[in-house]
Amino acid sequence: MIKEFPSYKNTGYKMEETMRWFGLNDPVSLSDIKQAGCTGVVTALHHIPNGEIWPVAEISKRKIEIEEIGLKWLVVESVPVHESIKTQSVGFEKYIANYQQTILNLANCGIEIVTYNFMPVLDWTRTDLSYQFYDGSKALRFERAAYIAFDVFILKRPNASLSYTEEEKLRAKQVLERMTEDEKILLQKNIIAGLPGSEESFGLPEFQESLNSYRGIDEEKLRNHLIYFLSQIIPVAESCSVKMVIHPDDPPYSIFGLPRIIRTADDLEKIFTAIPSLSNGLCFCTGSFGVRYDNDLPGMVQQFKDRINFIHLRSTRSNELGDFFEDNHLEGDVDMFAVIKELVQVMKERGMSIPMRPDHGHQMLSDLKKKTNPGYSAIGRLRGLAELRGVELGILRML
Ligand code: DNO
Repeated sequence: MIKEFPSYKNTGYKMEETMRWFGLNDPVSLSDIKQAGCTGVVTALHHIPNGEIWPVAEISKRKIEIEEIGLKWLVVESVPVHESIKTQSVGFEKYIANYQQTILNLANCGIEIVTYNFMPVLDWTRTDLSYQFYDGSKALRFERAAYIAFDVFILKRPNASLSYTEEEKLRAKQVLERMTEDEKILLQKNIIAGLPGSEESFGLPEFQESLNSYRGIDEEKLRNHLIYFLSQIIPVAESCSVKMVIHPDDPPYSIFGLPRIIRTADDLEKIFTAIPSLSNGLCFCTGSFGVRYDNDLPGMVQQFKDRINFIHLRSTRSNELGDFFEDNHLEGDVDMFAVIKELVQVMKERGMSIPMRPDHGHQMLSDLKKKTNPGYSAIGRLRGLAELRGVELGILRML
């Protein structure tokens, strides 16, 4: 049931508000999420190892926990794609069969939107998890020089230096020289020890080993592997009315010499042309796509209007060096008003609500004193959600 406020009743469809929840160990409880005004939850069975089938019993158990408090499990984020599927190495057919079964099991339990990504080795990547924001809150940041310092001087990836300009390497060296040993360790941890929701975590040697497994896999090859994967799972998803939604690469360009293939509208067009079924959908993440100035976000909403079945709203601010930090939801480089206006129009045309979550948020107020999941503290997301809700309501009233 969509919550109805008298102020926009009959004016149109409103995004269904959700928050990501990491399960019973999440410092943000289901009750907190409900008090933030959400009707739904986005979660995953994080305890199940990558590649294994999610059993119906486990899915139902999680669903009941959520429903008992009066919320709905609207979206899975994510069913991780096993690395063997991305590299098409030993056992990948079995992992695809497992994935198909997981989709069927989720559908059996009434869960119809499944998020995944196809980023090699690492999921989302940041160098700094407590970037001091001017107002006293803390934000997540990607500093290109720090990332290069890690790649070239700490990891010492073979040939890494070929990936960067002399100027970039010099800046990276300067950044490294200013760092204490503890700061170097922290940088490494931030980049490869696994951010919330990334199901992989590495030490240096394992990380290099995983990078090695992509030798010989360029963008085209990785795209072919994705299209093969989709050719196997989309018919299954379609048969049980599940929408698969791919999450863009974050950041939306190659890192560590790895191919990345979900960065732009052109990238999306390629996979939707290859597998046209509408079960082959998109998680529209403004924070990821918004890092590239060449992505026209409202235009992309219009272009992929039939495929957007889950929305992440967040804004970043980038500079000419390629650094970016996560800004307040209505500030930064994303024209959030224009994006939401377009989304409202799409929901009206499709005659349905689309689930949305305020993506990330600053660590702020009393959350600064708590142990929180980077990006996923309660108050920063609550602030983001409240602001986004206000924009949407304003737009709906003007229809
Ligand atoms: C980060 C998230 C990602 C996302 C996955 C989807 O905050 O947006 O970890 O969940 O890439 O598979």
